[in-house]
Amino acid sequence: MTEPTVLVTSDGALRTLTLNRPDSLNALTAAMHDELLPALQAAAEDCATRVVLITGAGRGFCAGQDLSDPAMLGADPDHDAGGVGDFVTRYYLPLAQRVRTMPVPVIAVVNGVAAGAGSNLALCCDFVLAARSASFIQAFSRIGLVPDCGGTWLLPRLVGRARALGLALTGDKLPAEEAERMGLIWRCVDDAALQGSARALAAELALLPIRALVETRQLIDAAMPMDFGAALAQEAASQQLLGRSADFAEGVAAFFAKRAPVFKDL
Ligand code: T3D
Repeated sequence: MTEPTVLVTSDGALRTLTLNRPDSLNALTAAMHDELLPALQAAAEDCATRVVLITGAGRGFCAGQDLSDPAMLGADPDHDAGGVGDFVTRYYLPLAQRVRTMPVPVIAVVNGVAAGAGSNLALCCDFVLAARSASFIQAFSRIGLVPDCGGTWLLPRLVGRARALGLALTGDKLPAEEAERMGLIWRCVDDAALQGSARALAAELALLPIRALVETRQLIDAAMPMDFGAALAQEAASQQLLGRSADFAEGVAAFFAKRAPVFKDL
């Protein structure tokens, strides 16, 4: 029996997806995409899941597109993607969209090198927590491609145009510590502390009102190209909605009762 290329485990409200092709640093094949997107979809549809974590098996997080995958070259009869451009439309576009619009927070737990689309898959997540030994590489320019999986949108928003261009044009390796310093990722921790820190963050998020967290992500993303007035207006609209929610009532009640709130995403 062939091993799954994406391992899925659940622990209460936390669901972990582990990219599982360690021999190639979890480089993404068509077969792996065929497991990854449905795994994300299943997590999105599972009412018990309140936080999703994505990590890699072995010493890498994800080396991006598997450059030896026959499907990428349109030479795999099981996958009718017709070459590089089609592959992006067929796999990376829905993957990036799915991660960015998950109904729960998503944490990238970057255990090792994240290159090409692997780097941008991590950056699509709401939090990127990386091991100190991990690194981020916009490997595309080195093989004559442009950043995909959302890289051209994400990079300038995270670190500004100068650094976005520097990272994308050189394809240089960026150590996790420097990635944290420049605001590309949320936090870098010692290797031995990575999984524990990720679980602690996930457990903390799982206790919060998920609907409000997801609405916040959406507002921040939508506000980027807006003028100040438009951003104020969309905040008001969301607050009107959330202000009528049971979670808001619970949050206020718990505050005055000096107890921990219990949110139900209603
Ligand atoms: O339509 C489309 O599909 C286009 C989509 C493009 C999206 C992209 O992601 S393009 C960018 C693709 N990724 C890369 O170009 C990165 C290539 N890999 C590397 O540069 C290096 O492997 C790393 C810097 C990531 C890590 O270096 P290192 O020295 O730690 O490891 P290594 O020895 O290079 O790699 C270990 C093994 O993984 C090795 O196999 P081997 O020799 O032990 O049998 C290597 O070939 C394999 N591997 C690493 N990356 C890939 C890969 N195999 C296939 N595809 C890879 N991307």
